Amino acid sequence: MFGGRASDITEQPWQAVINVYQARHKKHFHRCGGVLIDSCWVLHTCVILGRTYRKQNSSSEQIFKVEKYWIHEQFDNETFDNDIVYKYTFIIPLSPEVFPACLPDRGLELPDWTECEISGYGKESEFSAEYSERVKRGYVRLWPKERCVPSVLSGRTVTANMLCAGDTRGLDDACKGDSGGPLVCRNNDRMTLMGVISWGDGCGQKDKPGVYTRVTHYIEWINAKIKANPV
Ligand code: 4AZ
Repeated sequence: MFGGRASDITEQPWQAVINVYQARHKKHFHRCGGVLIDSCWVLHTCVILGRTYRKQNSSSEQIFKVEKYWIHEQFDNETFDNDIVYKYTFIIPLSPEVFPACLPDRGLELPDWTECEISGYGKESEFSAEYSERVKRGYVRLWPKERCVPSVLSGRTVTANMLCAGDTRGLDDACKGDSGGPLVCRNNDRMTLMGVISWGDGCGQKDKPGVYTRVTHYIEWINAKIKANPV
């Protein structure tokens, strides 16, 4: 994450770390973030739960091997439209370090410039070599739809399934390795998953928002996956 502050996993207990094992190197590599949305489901691209430090074991952590996953049927690899992946894991015991974020109602629209939280173990700047060792948290605001257009993102396609959010002070932003992680906003006193970190034009550039998957557009898709795959 560009900007933001070191945080503790109890502050965003829905944050997951997704590693991939490369047999050639006999090692796990950081791939991206993820979000716990129910006691048995992890959302997105690319599972360790309950870890404050990315590479350090913790007594609160839970490690799962992903059993099954579904990439959205209409995922577009060029534009990142429908950038959402559903992963089925096991029943996950909840704790102060491991706790799901709420899914929004399908029609929920929060006011423009609502302040929301992002988190992750991603890079501190676009060209840094390393991911962040400790989970970080930052604050971004929801941009009006009219401003979430290609001209503010170097001409890249923006679809209705995406939302833009950024820090008007130009401080906090998601960066490489944060994708898959949460954008949660307070709604009726619940931390509600409005976005999944997806892409952007660099990190923390002035007046350039980060782009997130618009979770309200996928509630039926998510519910259908849950229903079709009971634990
Ligand atoms: C990435 O590559 C990425 N500044 C995610 C978010 C942003 C940039 C890059 C937004 O995972």
